[in-house]
Amino acid sequence: MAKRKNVLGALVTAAVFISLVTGCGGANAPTTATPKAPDAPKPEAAKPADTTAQKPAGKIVVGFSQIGAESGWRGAETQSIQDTAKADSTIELKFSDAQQKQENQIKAIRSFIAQKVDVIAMAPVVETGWEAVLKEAKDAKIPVILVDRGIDKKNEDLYTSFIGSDFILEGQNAAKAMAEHLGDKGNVIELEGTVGASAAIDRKKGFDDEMKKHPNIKIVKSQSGDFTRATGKQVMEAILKSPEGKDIQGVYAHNDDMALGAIQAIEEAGKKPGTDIKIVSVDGIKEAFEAIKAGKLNTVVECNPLLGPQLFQAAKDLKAGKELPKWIKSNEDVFSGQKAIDALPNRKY
Ligand code: GZL
Repeated sequence: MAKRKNVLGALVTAAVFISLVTGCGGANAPTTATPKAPDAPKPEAAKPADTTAQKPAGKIVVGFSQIGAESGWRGAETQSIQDTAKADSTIELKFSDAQQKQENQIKAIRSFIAQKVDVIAMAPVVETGWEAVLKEAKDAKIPVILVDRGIDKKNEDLYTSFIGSDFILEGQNAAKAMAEHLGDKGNVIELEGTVGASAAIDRKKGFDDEMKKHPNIKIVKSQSGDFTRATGKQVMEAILKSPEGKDIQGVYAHNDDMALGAIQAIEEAGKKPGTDIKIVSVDGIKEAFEAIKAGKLNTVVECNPLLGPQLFQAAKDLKAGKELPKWIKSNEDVFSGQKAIDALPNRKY
């Protein structure tokens, strides 16, 4: 009888030993429990291995508050951010579309804070009104990256880095192109972007300041078209019917969508855009290049929307404890005539 007990004991010990070594303690829980001698008390529950050192790279969770879908440029930026995140297994993107409303962006940021994301990124629809919510992010020790638009300079301490263009330079380049197209004289209409948006404020500043060097060019009317094609067209239609509309030689639009709307309005008024009235715009969407090829638009100043790769690289650098430059600037070009036509086949947005 005693002999049978010993055999049974040995069999049980062997079974316990085999189960521990083959990790039956849960499919994914790597264990480091070591088998105990047969006469030891019940083996203690398997403790998860200390995997800190070889921890598979955990996902970096980025909350992005997008303005909306007001323009072709905005759509291209959203596509770039979503495609880049989808292609990168170390990134988890939480994406929110604010439909052009600041209060929706503020709500989204508060939600990201509550979810304890690793990084908050946002394209601020306007420059002001962010102090309280960005202070909450700072208190929660969540870094904030601004993408494609900036906020009030007085709140510079509330974000880590701005990834985007030099809008003042874009405005200056637009003015130089306009002066060339007009032979340095004439009356210009300015279609401004969204009121209060840094891209609109600085594209206006760059253009208007540069135009001071061309005293024979007058900006006879400057009005917001809110960065959309529909509003750009409506504003241009109204201006063409106004006294200023009788003698216009140029239109400067803060983005291509408003320029394309203005082109429609000019054609419907029986004039030739690109010939009777020179058109200069900013962004560089494919349709703008096609309009140059068709002779309806004269110069487009590029503004790069493909910011996904830079955004997620910046998030990774932050998580790795690296310093980020306060401004990660986009490099951009100016296109007109044959240069634009040659570039058209390779345009990515
Ligand atoms: C520029 C971006 C602007 C684009 C517009 O960085 O904020 O907003 O120029 C878009 O097309 O609506």
